[in-house]
Amino acid sequence: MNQHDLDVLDEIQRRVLWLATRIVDAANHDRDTGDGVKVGGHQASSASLVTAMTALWFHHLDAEDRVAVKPHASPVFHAIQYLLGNLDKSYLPKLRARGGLQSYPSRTKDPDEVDFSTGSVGLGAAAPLFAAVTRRYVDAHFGPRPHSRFVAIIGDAELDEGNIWEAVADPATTGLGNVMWLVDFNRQSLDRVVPGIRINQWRGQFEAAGWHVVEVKYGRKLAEAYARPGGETLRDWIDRMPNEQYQSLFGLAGPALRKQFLDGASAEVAAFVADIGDDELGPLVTDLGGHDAQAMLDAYAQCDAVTDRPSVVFAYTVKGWGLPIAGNPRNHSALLTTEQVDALRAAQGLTAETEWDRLDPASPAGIRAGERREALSRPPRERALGVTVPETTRVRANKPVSTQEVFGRVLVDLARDPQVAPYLVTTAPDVATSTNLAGFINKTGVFAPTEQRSWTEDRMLRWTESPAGQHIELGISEMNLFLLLGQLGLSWDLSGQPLLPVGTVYDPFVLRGLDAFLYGTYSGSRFVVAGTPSGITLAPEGGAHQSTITASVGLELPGVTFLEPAYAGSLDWLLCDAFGQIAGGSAPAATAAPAEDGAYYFRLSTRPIDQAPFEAARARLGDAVLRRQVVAGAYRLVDAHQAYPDLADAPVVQLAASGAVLPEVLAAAAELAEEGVAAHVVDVTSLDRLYRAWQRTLRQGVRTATVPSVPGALRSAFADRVPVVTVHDAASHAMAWLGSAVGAPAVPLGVDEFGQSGSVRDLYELHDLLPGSIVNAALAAIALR
Ligand SMILES: Cc1ncc(C[n+]2csc(CCOP(=O)(O)OP(=O)(O)O)c2C)c(N)n1
Ligand SMILES: [Mg+2]
Repeated sequence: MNQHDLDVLDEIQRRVLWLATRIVDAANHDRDTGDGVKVGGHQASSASLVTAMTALWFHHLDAEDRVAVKPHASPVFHAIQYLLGNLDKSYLPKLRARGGLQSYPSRTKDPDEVDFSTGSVGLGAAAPLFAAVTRRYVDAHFGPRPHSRFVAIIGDAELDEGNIWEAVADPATTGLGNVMWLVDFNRQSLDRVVPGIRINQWRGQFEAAGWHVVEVKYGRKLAEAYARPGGETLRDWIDRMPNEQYQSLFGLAGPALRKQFLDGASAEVAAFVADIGDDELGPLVTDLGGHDAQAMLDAYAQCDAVTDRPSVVFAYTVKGWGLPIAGNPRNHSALLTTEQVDALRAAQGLTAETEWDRLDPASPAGIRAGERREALSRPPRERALGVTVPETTRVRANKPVSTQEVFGRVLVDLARDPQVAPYLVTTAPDVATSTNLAGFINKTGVFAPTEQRSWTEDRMLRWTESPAGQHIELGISEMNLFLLLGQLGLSWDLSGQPLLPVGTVYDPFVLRGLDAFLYGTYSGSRFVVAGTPSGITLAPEGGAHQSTITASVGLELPGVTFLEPAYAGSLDWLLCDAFGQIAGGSAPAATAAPAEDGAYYFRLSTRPIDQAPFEAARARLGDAVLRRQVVAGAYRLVDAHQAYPDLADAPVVQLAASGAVLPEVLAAAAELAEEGVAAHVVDVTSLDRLYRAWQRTLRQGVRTATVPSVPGALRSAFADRVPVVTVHDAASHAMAWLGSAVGAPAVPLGVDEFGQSGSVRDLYELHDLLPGSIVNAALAAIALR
């Protein structure tokens, strides 16, 4: 790049630094929230990325590239979008305000176009890597898209997060030449100056995983000094200097800086710098490559040149670069004072009237911004797949069958549907076979970027790996599972191709990937995940494998619909409906639930269950009505009035349950009938949809100060004000609200302690889930009335 262009970039970066700093300043000093809660923001963390990000957006990036921005550098991102003309001026004083700029980049909430949400450190690094995995899959199946580079801009302390190394190590992420991580190597974290310099360890870890590593350590001033005779002693001293000592230089000037710099140095170093003036020494020895635009652009070009593996750039930067808080160990949340901001504004040649202005469109910098805006503009992407997903695969079982088994069968069946099949893609963290994906994999194969020779012939599992495969196998990392699912579910946006992603995981280990699960759904991703097997029903496996709190997790996670069907027919309908909703707009009209956004979490079991009761309900209600109720969240599996006409005047109770425990509940209803109690049995297929329907009517009542109505889904499955017993192979709390919803006393049964090994009977006995306990609970509920 010629000097003129570098000067233009420099002018732009100085404006970016100003705006990013002032955006945080305005959030803290121009607004009075009146609540005493600090607003916050990160001027120092933003400043260290100003050069690298200016170089990216104002020179390096193309429209098709996708970038994750370090959470606390969001002000830099928004400043850049503003200068490009992609963000209205009115947002600049609205960082961290309602309806304004989010504290950390958000795909779903920010007004400008954010490619990847970030915030929970580490996840923003991995997301573009999995987006590139997704792109490789999309290109192989649907033809090459326009080339994209997937960039993650991350803080150096993010490399402490384990999920980063799980992502880097997984074979599924190898060989991706279109990935670049840019590490803001400011050698400071939140609390401290990071002791020692861990670059050699990290370099080794990246290289061992097959990555290309670039270090941008020194700026041009230092490089020139090193090239002078004796310069190598200076270099050697700066390379060896403890990080804490180096960082302390930023707070010093003049003779004090020289003294600190030379503390521990050899006489040769002192001699070398002896004829460098006090005013020049500081800027020289702190001249790091991450603030040299040309050095950064060269590094980006080096990464482009390596096309067979991902790249990582360690850009040596200064936390707080260009600000009075530069390099200060306590600068993470430090804010400039009003006087310091005034001085910065004046140094920019700006006034209170012009401080929020864009670059003068007639100036070289303004012209550059205009050109870059054009170069980076993208056509809109289509979210809907536009195929019709069938309402049912007509899966039938005339012997007892588990939901996990049916899940596998439904997928195999959908893999035969010419409309739906091409878009299905499954993934699992080394549990594909034990979660019944084998049938699907046998039909579709395992994905590999290139054709792989198969060395064994296993008739049970044809694990042929090829670019046509539709299962992406991961190592045992639930974080990677949810990160990949999250990106597969955003493929319509980030790779121009909607998909129908499905993941499986042992239900207890949903918790292991929970932050990545949240990350995906917060980003607006849509996918199906099956947690299977679940609960104490996987009895002999014992407490370490028995999930109890996952139902609550599924129920409470925003952007996730939690489903726990018990029978083949209901699971079939719910899965087809979920795919229909993800495909977008093609959900059959009979669907009772309103159009839903987000992911679908099915909690499944390996317990084979007699299907006759469901078929009886089907005969009683008819397919259309039953399906509508199943999809809405609950239906009456046994209607006591019809099943026990003799008990017309008997006390009535309703037993509500989800999933694997239904056989015990049905047995309890039969026992209750013998004792003269009429028990309805309600199969709750989606606790989440019921709860949401209930909440909707309650909130409506609260907001309009009117009496809430009872939602349709509750009304058709439950009888008003009749005592309730809830039965769940999960924490009893998850269903306990149902009593309130129907306006009657409730006794919730569930698993509130860690499990242990045993038979299903043993464990149901331990946790009061056997019919006898359910009967007693029903009598208690009636007595509480
Ligand atoms: C998972 C998670 N844990 C903790 C935090 C709180 N936190 C925010 S930034 C930060 C330090 C980051 O240091 P670094 O990545 O080096 O960024 P820098 O500000 O130095 O650029 C921490 C601990 C977080 N955002 N996410
Ligand atoms: Mg840092």
